Amino acid sequence: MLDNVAHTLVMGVLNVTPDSFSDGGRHAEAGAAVARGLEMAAEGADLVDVGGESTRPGAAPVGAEEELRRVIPVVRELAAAGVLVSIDTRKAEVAAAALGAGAVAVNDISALGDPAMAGVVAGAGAGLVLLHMQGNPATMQDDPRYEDVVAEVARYLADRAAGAEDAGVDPACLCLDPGIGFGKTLEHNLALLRGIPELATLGYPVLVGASRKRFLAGILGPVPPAERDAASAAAHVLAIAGGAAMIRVHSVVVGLQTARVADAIVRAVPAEG
Ligand code: PMM
Repeated sequence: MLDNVAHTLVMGVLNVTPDSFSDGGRHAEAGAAVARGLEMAAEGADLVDVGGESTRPGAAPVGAEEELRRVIPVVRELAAAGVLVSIDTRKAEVAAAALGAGAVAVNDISALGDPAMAGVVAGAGAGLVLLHMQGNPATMQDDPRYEDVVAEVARYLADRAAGAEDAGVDPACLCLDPGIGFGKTLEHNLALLRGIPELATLGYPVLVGASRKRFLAGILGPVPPAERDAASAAAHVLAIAGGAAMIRVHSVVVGLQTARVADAIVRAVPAEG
């Protein structure tokens, strides 16, 4: 999925949900979601990540029918406009429909929790993001525990990547995500951000999504989500310095500046102007 890419990729978050924590249902209506997706592409997003099920801590699951109703029209319109779309879903059924509607990748926060997922992705030759989560969104923040969070997350992701490859997914299509905020305390999140170099040694591109997450308020105090973009950028710069290949952001403008400046320093990517 990320072969031969010299710069850090920027994935824009497009939550088509009435209850997402950071953009509060602003794109619940398909037309507004498509407009925001097109705007993110115009701002320079490499991928637009369309999700129809909120995975914020404590969120209730959504049925496949409702998820499909939310995301498919949006995926279809964005793909038709030439936008590269990933579908953020745990359901193989939704992934298959989204890939059929033109999505190029699946962002699976359950890392193949649905046994049919790997086959769907392999059959479509699509990209696949595998994310580490302890537990499930409804309860994951209740009492997360690890002996060695970086080693455990690395082992889990390596295992899931092997499972995906066994099911026929092209290794070049895989991307791993430590799952910032998915069953982790503040200390776990910080250890994982520090541990990106270890995750990068697994040999797959690493995606980091720190954007506007609650752990930032754990450091800074009660800063509302929409005012956490500078904090998100700080986390993402260090993730890129540690070897992350892609960041997942709500503000593409900020994400792009973050990635370009970090790339110029870390990867010596020539500046544009
Ligand atoms: N975070 C959220 C949802 N999906 N997918 C990936 N790959 N990585 C993440 O960190 C991630 C994700 C939750 O945040 P949101 O509600 O703002 O999308």
